[in-house]
Amino acid sequence: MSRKSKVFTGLPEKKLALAFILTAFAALFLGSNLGPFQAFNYAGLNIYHLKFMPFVNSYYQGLTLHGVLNALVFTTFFISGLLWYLPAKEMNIRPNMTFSWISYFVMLLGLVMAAVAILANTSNVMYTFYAPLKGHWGFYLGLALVVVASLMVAFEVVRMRQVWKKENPGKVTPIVTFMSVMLWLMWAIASVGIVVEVVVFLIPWSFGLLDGVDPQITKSLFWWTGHPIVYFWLLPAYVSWYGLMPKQVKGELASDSLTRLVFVLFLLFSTPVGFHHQFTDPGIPAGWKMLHSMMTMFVGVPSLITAFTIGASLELGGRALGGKGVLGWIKKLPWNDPSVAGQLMAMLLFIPAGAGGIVLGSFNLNIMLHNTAWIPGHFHITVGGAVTLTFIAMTFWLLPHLTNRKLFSKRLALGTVWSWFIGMIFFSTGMHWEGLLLIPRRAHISNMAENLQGVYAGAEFPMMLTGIGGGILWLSIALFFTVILGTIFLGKKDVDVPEVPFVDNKWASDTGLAAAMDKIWAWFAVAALLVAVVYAPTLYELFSTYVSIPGQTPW
Ligand code: HAS
Ligand code: CU1
Repeated sequence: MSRKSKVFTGLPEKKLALAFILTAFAALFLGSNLGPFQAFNYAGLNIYHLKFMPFVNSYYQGLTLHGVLNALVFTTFFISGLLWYLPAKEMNIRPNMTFSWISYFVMLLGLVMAAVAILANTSNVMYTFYAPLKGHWGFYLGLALVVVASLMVAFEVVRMRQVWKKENPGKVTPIVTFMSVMLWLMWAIASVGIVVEVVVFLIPWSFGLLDGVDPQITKSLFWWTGHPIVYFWLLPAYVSWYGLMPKQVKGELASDSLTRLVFVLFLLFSTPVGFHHQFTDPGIPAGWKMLHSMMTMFVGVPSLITAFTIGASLELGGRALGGKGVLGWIKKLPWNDPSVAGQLMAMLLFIPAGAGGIVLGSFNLNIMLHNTAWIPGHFHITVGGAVTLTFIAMTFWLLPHLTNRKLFSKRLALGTVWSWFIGMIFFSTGMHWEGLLLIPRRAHISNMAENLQGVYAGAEFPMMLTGIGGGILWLSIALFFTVILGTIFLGKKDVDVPEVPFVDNKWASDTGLAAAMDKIWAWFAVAALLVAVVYAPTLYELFSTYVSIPGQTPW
């Protein structure tokens, strides 16, 4: 093999990955401390007027900050750091550091702009920011910059893979890099919707260049991105479950080709399903909604495959560690390792989480649950549970790896993952249940006449679960940040520094299915075509009946 590209050096790459990840945690810190306020609201306790956070003026400002910082900013920074660092390290290629640092600073600028706009009480438009609610241009431009920066990271990872392919003719992309590249290509297709929404409509509108915009068009473009963004969050967790976890539990990857197939399926099916967020909307023909409902069931398939393949990988590990019997291997898994325990619990959370998603994707059942508390119940065990708990758990090896410092306290780390797990179970059971009782989402219910007059009578028990969950999660966040700060400031230097636990992929092959799936541009083209087919007719229809509506700023 002739090597022309510069090789991965270590320290400079670690520094940038750390910058992305620590910025992610800063956003998470502020965002998650606002969470219990939402939970207590759904427990019927109105504590907003107590002004715990002087910069939060209203329920909706708190909710927007919470959603934007946790769901959009924390995830994007963490994923950009992680899925830039891992492929570079796996391929042993030096990223273009100047370009990569620029992408970090563009993302940071975007974060600051959006955060200032929300903190200044100008943009309480929720993390699902479509018209007619109208925010400040700084909010939209800021989030646009975050997306642009993430696409710069995508570009760099794909570029590194091209370099690797040139230097390794006839070889198939290494597994962790393959998964990462598929995620970035999926994100490139997925982000088109939000880019058009923000650049063509929301920014000119908020600058005053347009008098109004069509809410249904901005909403449809938002959900073009808004659904696949959930796989943009989920797939990095899958990268860890497939590509790193097996090594951590002394197991092995159960199947190379199924792993690749899962990521190809996500590239194909993540995006053409957005109307399942709009089943109750006018202006979208029922036939197209039905098609998106069917496609939603397709996009459940790679996760069902994942449950099987990851289960098998873990079982191989548990048996290698001496586990016997049908379930005895589960006990033998290294539950005392906080990084492993947290990810196992994340997987357990994802089982009911996924089932709740399938319910929502069903055309007829959705009508009952849309816009109820079920929805935040669902997305807290998916992105807040499965994904965030995986990221938290990974941090327990990743942070020592990047800082060359020993993890501050294994006990507190274990306490973090258990309390997150238990808190999420309480919280989302309560919220799903409240949803079944038709309590609306995104409502300051603790301050509403219904609550005060006892119309939510009968909902006391789920409301109590929600409140207890919020309290436990608050404790968990405190533990987590104690571990992070303890590691950074007090962790012993240069002892027991973990390496990246890349899986031994003994089924790797350079021919057959693996080679077919490595033709990434062909899959990319099919995915783009699929999105065009399921979106073009409806968007054409909506554009040809364009209705311009002025913005609303009801705060
Ligand atoms: Fe969802 C709404 C449908 C997955 C996030 N979703 C949302 C919203 C968010 C969100 C944020 O069709 C709200 C947006 C808003 O504010 O309005 N969702 C689905 C479906 C799936 C799904 C079908 N969602 C996710 C994931 C998310 C996420 C993942 C974040 C990361 N969702 C919907 C629909 C709506 C929706 C409708 C709109 C509702 C409305 O009306 O507004 C599927 O992808 C789920 C498939 C998952 C599975 C589970 C597989 C299980 C695995 C674990 C294996 C465990 C093992 C255990 C092996 C089939 C892989 C081993 C452990 C041991 C200890 C041994
Ligand atoms: Cu969705």
